[in-house]
Amino acid sequence: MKEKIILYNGPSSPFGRKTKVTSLIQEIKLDEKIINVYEADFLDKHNPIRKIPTLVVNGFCIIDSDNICLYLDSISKKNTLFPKENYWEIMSNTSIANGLMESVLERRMETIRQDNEKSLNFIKKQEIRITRTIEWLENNWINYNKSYLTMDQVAIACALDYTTFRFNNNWKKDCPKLTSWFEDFINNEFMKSTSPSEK
Ligand SMILES: N[C@@H](CCC(=O)N[C@@H](CS)C(=O)NCC(=O)O)C(=O)O
Repeated sequence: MKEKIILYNGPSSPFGRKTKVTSLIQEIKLDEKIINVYEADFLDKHNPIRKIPTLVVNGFCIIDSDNICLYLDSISKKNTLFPKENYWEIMSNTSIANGLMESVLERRMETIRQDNEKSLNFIKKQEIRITRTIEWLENNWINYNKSYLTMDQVAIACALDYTTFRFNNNWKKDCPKLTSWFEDFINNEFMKSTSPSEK
């Protein structure tokens, strides 16, 4: 049976971008619906956590960006983004990128709260984690094989671009290896066509 795949996504979600980029690299056709997750009551029947990305395949729901990427990869005929030889390294680096996305997102959500609800300590904690994570990536940089794409590269690029989008790009001046790799990677069509936007 031909799968009918719907990707519920947002205009700027770095987790959603990972899944969209995976579908482009793996040449999986899907129907992407950009929604406002904060008003998406209809999503609850698929995903009670009400988060994007959420993937619906012939009515069956796949939740969490990593599961969605693994699923899209599993139905593709292209080279896997999760090669067995370095599977755990790829998964751990992807989790580090996810953690970076989460901190940038949490920081952003806190900064737009009303002054009487905002915690400056919380914002500071996220900023320290953001800086520490990017420094770690620089210090533990893997010389990726340019001709073989893996999931962690996609996740790291989405996380760094989201850091620039929602926080700042100060990381570039302190991280020459990361910056040089990123400036090259971001030129891929699958990255250019999925840049985050406000709406
Ligand atoms: N672990 C989840 C995180 C997804 C996530 O945090 N999505 C955010 C948007 S970037 C969201 O839907 N937030 C809605 C909310 O918190 O109410 C994943 O990897 O898919």
